[in-house]
Amino acid sequence: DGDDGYRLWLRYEPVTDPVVKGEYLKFSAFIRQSGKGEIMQSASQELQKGFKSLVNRNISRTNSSGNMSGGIVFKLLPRTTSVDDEGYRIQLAGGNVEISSKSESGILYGTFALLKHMQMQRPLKNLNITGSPKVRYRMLNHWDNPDGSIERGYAGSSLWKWYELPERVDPRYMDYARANASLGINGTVLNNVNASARFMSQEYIVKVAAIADVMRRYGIKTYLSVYFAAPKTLGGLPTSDPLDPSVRAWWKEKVAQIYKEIPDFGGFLVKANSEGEPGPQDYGRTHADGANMLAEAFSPYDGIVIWRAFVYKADPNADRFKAAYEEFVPLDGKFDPKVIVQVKNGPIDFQPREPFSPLFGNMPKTPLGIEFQLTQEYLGFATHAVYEAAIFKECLQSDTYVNGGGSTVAKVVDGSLHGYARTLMAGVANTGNVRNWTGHPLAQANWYAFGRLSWDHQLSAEQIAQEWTELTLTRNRKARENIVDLMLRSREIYVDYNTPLGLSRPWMGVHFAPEPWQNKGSRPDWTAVYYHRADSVGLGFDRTAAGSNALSQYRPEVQKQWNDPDKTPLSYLLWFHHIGWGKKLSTGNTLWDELCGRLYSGADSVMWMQKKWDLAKGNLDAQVYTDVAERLKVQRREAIWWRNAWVLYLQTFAKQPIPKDFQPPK
Ligand code: GCW
Repeated sequence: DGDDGYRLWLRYEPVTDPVVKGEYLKFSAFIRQSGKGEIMQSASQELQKGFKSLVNRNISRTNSSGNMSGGIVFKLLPRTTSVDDEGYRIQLAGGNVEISSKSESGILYGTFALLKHMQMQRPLKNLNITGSPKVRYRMLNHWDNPDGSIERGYAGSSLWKWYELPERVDPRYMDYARANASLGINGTVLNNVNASARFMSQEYIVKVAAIADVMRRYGIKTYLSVYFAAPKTLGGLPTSDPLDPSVRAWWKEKVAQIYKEIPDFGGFLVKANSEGEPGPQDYGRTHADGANMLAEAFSPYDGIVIWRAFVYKADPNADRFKAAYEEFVPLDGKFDPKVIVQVKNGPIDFQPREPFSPLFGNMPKTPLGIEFQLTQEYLGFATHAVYEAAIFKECLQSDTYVNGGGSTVAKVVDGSLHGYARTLMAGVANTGNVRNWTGHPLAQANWYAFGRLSWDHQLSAEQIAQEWTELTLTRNRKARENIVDLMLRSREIYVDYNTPLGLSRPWMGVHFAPEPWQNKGSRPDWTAVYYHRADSVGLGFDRTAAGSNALSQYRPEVQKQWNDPDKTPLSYLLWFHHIGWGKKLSTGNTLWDELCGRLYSGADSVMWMQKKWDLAKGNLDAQVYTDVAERLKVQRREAIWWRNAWVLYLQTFAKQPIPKDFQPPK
């Protein structure tokens, strides 16, 4: 039917099961709102839209409290009820479908849950759906610049049309908000962490306010990234020193100015003293000094300060892996309660596979949020299909052992381990202004998966893939099975042809083309050879006590898993060890043979993905089918390019032939 992907997982395709349809129609007499709040209105509108599209019925709204049945009732619960603020319950009560929550946002989330249920044509009998978020701040981070470009964006230009705002408000902002709210995302940082000071000008604040007006109707707060040196560059002060009273006053006034336009402003996200960005260290101050100064400016308001821990110095003898821990752990307990420190997955930088950051668990007095990257900077941009839920889950499930076994990263992040009051999950957005939002149609699933996991990190990657596929692509069970299969294996396949056995960063420049040979850069850790350390002896970065000793940043139980090359899981082998080319691995292969095996089978597995996709063909929209099929062809070609680059380059060190036939990796 020419689906252009615009509607994402909110397609509301007509219900085809006549029994289920009849059941839905029994509750289509009215929608009874509870009050006239903006978010409540959005919930009603969404239900109206859904019913119209799913069962072709117009439902009208009522505020009457009469004893009517056969409709859908929104019920705001008293604040004293024990359910979570944003949680909801959907059940049958008094002949109606009742969605109850303590907050309007909860009603909206419940509404989306009901519509999802209906999209999946599930019966209403015994209806009892509950939901409540495990994390408080669930947000997207946009790396969007004022000129409309997106740093590391592969789906067109920015959604935000700064040159049209504030007068013209693109209707797409609302669809963006709907999509996010349907997942429970409740915050969005509009601009790049490599921030332009321009966003702090009145001219831009009113533009931001116009977007915030749309977001607010969907329970989403708007945030901005800030340029730490703005007091100097924009404010004309002689310094941006966070301990300077005039600088502190400048930020206070700035924050007040923002709240005048955006009364529910979310707060600031800050990248400071990282990759050349200014920060408190320029004045001999600490990250805590900088963050606390901003937190003080927010003290009259609800807003928060999110301070990124993505820092590393250009020291050729250091291990970039260790930098964030070294800078931040000594500051534990020194941050204002309004500050959340946002930690990337993982310790180096959003690689296809990294061990979890050792900051998790080691800052018990500082709320640590996690930052995942949805945009596929290191995952083949918008041409390679990589379902990222596997990456997010792998990190969240990792055990830090800080309070004994079971101290997972998820429990640090959701606050249950250290009792953080403020908890956060952020995803660097993969959206842009192309019609289907994410470029690669399957990349929509990464946005979806991030949102679902930020709400409930216990969902499995498979469950989420199944949901997304059913809502977005097809109702045909067999087709879905094939696609879910493809999605679930896609990350391992990518790792196999791109960074097998724990390799990382084999590219430079734009972070796409293979360049493992790249040995010149403006700093030592901006070369590829810094990371893989190939030489005539072997391959990999020794992070044991004999090497950089980064392993010492983890608890002994974790060290035990990764200390001994013979016991380290193969997926992390070259992350932690320099391994001889001829060493026999647990698979029975030598390192060289195993590497070749993975690179070859990884590249060949793209053909398997193509087959899987083709099996679903008859049950997919033709346009979406072709789009993905063609991108898979590109992926196949590029996977071979990656394989060849690695094999030929590493062969100059290993000096061994490519094995005749490969053992499939175990
Ligand atoms: O991975 C790197 C990216 C930069 C990005 C940086 C960061 C926004 O290559 O483009 O800058 O991470 O996360 O700050």
